[in-house]
Amino acid sequence: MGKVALITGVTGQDGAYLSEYLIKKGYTVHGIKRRSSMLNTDRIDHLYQDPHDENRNMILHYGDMTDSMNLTRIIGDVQPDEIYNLAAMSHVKVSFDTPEYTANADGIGTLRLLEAVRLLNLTEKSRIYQASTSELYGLVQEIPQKETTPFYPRSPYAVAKLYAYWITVNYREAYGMHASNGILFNHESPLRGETFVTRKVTRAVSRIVLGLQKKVFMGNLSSKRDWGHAKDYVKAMYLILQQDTPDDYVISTGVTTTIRDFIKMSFAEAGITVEFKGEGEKEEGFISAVNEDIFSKVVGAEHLDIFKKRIGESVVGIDPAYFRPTEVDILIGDNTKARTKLGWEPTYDLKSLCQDMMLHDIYLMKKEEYLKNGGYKILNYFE
Ligand code: NAP
Ligand code: F7E
Repeated sequence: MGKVALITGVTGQDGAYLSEYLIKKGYTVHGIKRRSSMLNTDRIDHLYQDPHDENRNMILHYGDMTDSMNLTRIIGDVQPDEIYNLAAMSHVKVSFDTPEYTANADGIGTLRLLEAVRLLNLTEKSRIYQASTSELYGLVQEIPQKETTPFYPRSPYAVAKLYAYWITVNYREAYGMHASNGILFNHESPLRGETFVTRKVTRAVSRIVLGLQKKVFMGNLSSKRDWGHAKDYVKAMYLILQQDTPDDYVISTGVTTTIRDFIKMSFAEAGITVEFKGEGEKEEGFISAVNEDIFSKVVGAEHLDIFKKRIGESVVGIDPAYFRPTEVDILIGDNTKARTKLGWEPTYDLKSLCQDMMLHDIYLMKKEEYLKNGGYKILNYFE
């Protein structure tokens, strides 16, 4: 019999990659999804099995991190060997607009899960992974950040996740639970939510090169992030729960890059050079050159002549609405502990991550081709 995993946040970026990864390892995966007025299972549709199928290895349950009784019932029914708590209101900027809800779902939600495991007498059986975050370091006290670096959260999201981090540690120490925190630095992919900065950029660049959009408006271009690929990071989650003893681990690449450079890199994937001029709210990105070979190969020769007429145009502007009341200026993680204890290391660098996202989004935005092919479908993320 394979192991049974329960994943909260199964419909999100990480939930989708982790589900496929665990199913390929022979697990039966139970996922908790929220009820929504439209189907929200796009990312896991390729794994979904009809309730009438025999021997299902992917089973979905309706639930919510704000509903203790529902979580307790599901955990009691499923009796999981491993619980991956990935559910969260995960957008830092939005957490300033919905601070109370964020505290409830991201902070108290984690307590509800831990307490359900304890009350159901599953502390020996169920191992727990808590999706902690580099946002805990906020106003960083040390560069690079490691497991011992003091936290200084800078948003309602990060403060809620600080509670979740410590309540996980507390249940481990108080009740001997196998409960661990993965302190994951930013990780991205073609499945990344459309309003996080990398995906916003790769989608906008894809639309700009195809002539579907003139310009993209951004917030703070100078902040720096340590970006990895979500495919690599879900493997670290799995490894953390396979250890004999529970512990907390930084998962990162150890390389940091500005938003400005990520934008340049994304245009460069399509053969376009963008130069930035001006400062603060007046800063703009202009097209300065096009590499015809790369553009023709990646975007399509049929779009080249129209695009060349745009050399000199501004394609990136600033909208202060995207600035945050308190910003996290720089994140860069020291992943030594994960490398030495878990044997984990990232396989994607930022260039290969950016290429994966750009190729996906250019494909997605090519509407005619998109419709002709009946929509973009990923069959297997790990192949
Ligand atoms: P994501 O794409 O935003 O997915 C979040 C998931 O949580 C979605 O399935 C969402 O459901 C679900 N959810 C939100 N509120 C919920 C609630 N009240 N009850 C039940 N489910 C709820 O996030 P992600 O990028 O996969 O990240 C996974 C986890 O890692 C999150 O906890 C995030 O905070 C944390 N994290 C992410 C990163 C990163 O860079 N990606 C780094 C460190 C930590 P819907 O689909 O219905 O919205
Ligand atoms: O912003 C700047 C913004 O929203 C990154 C979540 O997964 O990772 C994520 O949080 C940076 C910030 O991610 C825009 O000000 C500029 O400095 O992609 P983001 P995040 O806030 O780092 C951590 C690890 C998590 O745990 C979170 O769940 O980019 N930025 N201009 C912008 N950001 C956005 N979203 N949109 C802009 O237009």
